[in-house]
Amino acid sequence: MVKYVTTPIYYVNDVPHIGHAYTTILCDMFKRYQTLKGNECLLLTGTDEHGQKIENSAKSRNKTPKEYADEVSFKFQNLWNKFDIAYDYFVRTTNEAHDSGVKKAFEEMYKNGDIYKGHYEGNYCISCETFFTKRQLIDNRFCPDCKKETSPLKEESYFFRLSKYEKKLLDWYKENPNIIMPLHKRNEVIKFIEGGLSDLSITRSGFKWGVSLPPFIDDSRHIIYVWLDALLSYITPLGYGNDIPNKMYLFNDATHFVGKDILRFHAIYWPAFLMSLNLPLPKQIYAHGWWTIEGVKMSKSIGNVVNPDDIVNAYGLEVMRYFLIREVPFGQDGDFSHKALVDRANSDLSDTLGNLVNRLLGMSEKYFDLNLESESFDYLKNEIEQVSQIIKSLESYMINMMPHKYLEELWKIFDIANVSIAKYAPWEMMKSDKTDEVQALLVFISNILSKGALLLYPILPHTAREMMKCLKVDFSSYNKLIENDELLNKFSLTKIPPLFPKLEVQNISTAEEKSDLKDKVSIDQFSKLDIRVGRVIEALEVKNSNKLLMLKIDFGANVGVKQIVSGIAKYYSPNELQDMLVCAIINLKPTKLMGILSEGMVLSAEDSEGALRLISVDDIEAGSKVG
Ligand code: ME8
Repeated sequence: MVKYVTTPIYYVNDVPHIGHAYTTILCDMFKRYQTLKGNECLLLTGTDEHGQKIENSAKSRNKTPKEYADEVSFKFQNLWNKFDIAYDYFVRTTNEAHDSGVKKAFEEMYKNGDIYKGHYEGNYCISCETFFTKRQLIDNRFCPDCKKETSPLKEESYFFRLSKYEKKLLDWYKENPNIIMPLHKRNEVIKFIEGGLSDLSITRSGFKWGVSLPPFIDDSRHIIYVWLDALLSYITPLGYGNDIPNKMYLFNDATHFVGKDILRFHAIYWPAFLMSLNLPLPKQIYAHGWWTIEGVKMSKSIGNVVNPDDIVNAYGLEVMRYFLIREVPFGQDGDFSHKALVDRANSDLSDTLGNLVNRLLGMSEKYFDLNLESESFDYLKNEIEQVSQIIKSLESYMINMMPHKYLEELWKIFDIANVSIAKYAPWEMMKSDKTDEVQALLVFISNILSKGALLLYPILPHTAREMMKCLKVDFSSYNKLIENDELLNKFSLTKIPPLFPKLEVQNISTAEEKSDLKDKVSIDQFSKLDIRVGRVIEALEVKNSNKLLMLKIDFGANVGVKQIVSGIAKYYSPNELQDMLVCAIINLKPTKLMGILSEGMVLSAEDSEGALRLISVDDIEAGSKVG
């Protein structure tokens, strides 16, 4: 059966960052692994372009939502092209065909009795485009997912009868225990369903940027909720509800990769929508963990977003792919650091793999003019057996989505090759005329590298191809070398440039740092500073410091609460600051003062004696921009 794998479709209110690259590379790895095994697999990615968040982002840039969406969607597509992601579909939710598919799905659900009109009362988080009941909020106000402030909302809405699917979903998970991986994530989903599912509001009426309801309902006040719209993007490019040639059969074997942040949408809402539409359900949902940057959550307002293109330009595409997949076990959170990336590349890629290829080429050229032939493997029996055992174990790591373990084990075959060179010292054997044994060792190592190249293809496709060129093997050898565990007895090697020269940590500056701040500042540069009014909701003394106070400042619905450490303790008591409206720069790089995270800088003026007075404003709502 043809397989189908999807990335989430990314919101266009953010430029692509390392988190998006991670999910996309995992899907690319999945597809290439299937291809290697001879299975056809198609990959879908794309952009999620509707919703209030996008409408607001476009407005703040004086663009129409479509202009803005075009711009960012192209950035995603260009990046995936540059990264050689083997995608087959790039869906945009602003495409006409998608629009018609969403309307069709709404109509079907309606006709199946799963949609009714009611009133929604609750709180809405614009950032997550999600409704919450009071009981789900933190302190009755803040979003339980992103912690930003939500707004109360009471409006007429169409509802999807999610509650009707509670039992069906539980039965489905019982009958198919391995759909969600890692397994502990499955338990969280089941618990959530067992806690009771309320019907889901699936339309909005406060703004216009979305898919309108199907004409037969004749209600232009509402648009379709962005998550229903977005999830359907997995099937509209397959011809659901539009005139694209029908490939819905692909959905019989669908795998979704998602970050843990959006598992609930994929593991509860999406299968319920599909049940309502009488369509097949996903075969697999893989939920991965979260990348932080040097220990801090990645965020535009903190200014620590890692641009994957910068990483690729500094260290290379294959190094980034290897690091992302090898460094962190799938499903766990991980920390992205340049040092960790460079250390990993230098030890695994340069010292172990690159060096092995170099040594093979060096000795083969010196002793045998790059032409090797031998079948006298007897003295290497143990090593050959070890390699076979390792290779047999690899498939289960891919099936159970443990690609870091797959790589860890695969590297053991390269270690066996390096250890054999040290153990048998071919240069000594040559001195005592043991040419056959040396040739056998080099043929064995060529076999290890040939098998290794094929098995590396899903993760390092370019390196694999380069190695295959050097060894003159191709994908047609997969059955012989991997499935049948055979050895080739003849190699005619081609020299290739050294793989993975050693790397050093690069000092990559952010876009802000790249501009020369020593010169005069342009308006553009100034406008990069995000200065906002915020209300102090908490002020505390910092232990062992007579200068610092730690402030919690609420910057309104779009930004939320930030923690800022400020050197004003000599001039203000914590009590005085309570509820004060202050101005602060909120997109400085986060830093730590006396070990406490500070996410910005409160603005103050200094008098001639050096005393500080905070810059405050009267009567304006928290979150207002200064500038
Ligand atoms: O949620 N670490 O889009 P999105 C790891 N449009 N992965 C990360 C990450 C991080 N720090 N940050 C983002 C949406 N991701 C919806 C999806 S699907 C029908 C609609 C990855 O642009 C991860 O895969 O916010 C996460 O699930 C996805 O980007 C969220 O992308």
